[in-house]
Amino acid sequence: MQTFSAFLKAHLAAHQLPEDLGSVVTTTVEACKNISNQVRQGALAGILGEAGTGNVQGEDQKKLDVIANNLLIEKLKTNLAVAGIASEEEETFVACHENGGYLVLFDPLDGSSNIDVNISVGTIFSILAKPQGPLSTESFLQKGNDQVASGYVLYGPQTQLVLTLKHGVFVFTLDHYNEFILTRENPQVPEQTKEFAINASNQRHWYEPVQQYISDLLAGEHGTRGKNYNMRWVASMVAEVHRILMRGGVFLYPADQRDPAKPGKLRLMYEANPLVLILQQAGGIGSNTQQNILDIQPEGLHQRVSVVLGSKEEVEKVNQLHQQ
Ligand code: P6P
Repeated sequence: MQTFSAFLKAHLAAHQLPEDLGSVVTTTVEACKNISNQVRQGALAGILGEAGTGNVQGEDQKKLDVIANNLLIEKLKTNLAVAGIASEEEETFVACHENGGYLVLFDPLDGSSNIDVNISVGTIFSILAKPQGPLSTESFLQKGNDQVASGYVLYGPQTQLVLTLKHGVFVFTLDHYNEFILTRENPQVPEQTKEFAINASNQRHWYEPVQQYISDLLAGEHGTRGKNYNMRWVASMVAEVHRILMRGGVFLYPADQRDPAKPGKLRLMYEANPLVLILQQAGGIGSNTQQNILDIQPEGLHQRVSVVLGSKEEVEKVNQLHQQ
């Protein structure tokens, strides 16, 4: 069984990747181990419940949102290769080391509404090369295709790290010695599926193409799709994406009519981009119903995006319905 550090050393060498990139990934992963330790203690450490504060998104923060955010920032600040940080929980970027070559963006604890009821949550991270010149918000506004690495750590029945440096996808499981062990290489997302994930309570707000798409799935074997589908909704995107990576499926959080100015709930820079990069490396795709999510030119750190991702056949079907 190969440890994460042994894997990373070999992977960097095999693909002539910079040591500094490996160092930034390692620091991020070490911070996530600390988050895992906190998440697993829950009530025993008195860290469940509301923090009594709100974030830039206007959302109430859980205590663990704040703890996870601080653990990542403090750890990454110790790495001289980190030039700057952007977080869902921080209104603006955090400047770190002037000569650092990398930017790290993250959702420190995605799905945190699930924490108090012991359902899987996770950390999502994206790594960009720092462009030449002084650090600014614009330094971070790079397309998803320009990420040099991305990953997530899922705090579920197992704590698992899923990572890509754009040369495949690698899955690690945290062992009793607090070591991530390589447990799966290059999972592939099946092109077809019978499982979809959407928050069906929003159905009356969906635009017509999504109404039609979901109606066709619900019609089952006697409908136009000719097969029966199953549904899942965990309300933790990182958990849904992991399920899709492991066995296929399609996940939708589309824009809807409640707020036409808001292109969906999920964030582009530190949720959709890192997760779609992983899925794309595994044969899946991600779209905002008009284009590949990784091709979107970001305009803001916290911009939201309509998301349809997973098994290729289903994402393409949703896209087609939006072209009609
Ligand atoms: P809803 C979690 O808050 C999150 O950002 C994603 O992880 C998840 O897919 C979505 O929101 C759940 O949203 O509206 O179903 O609570």
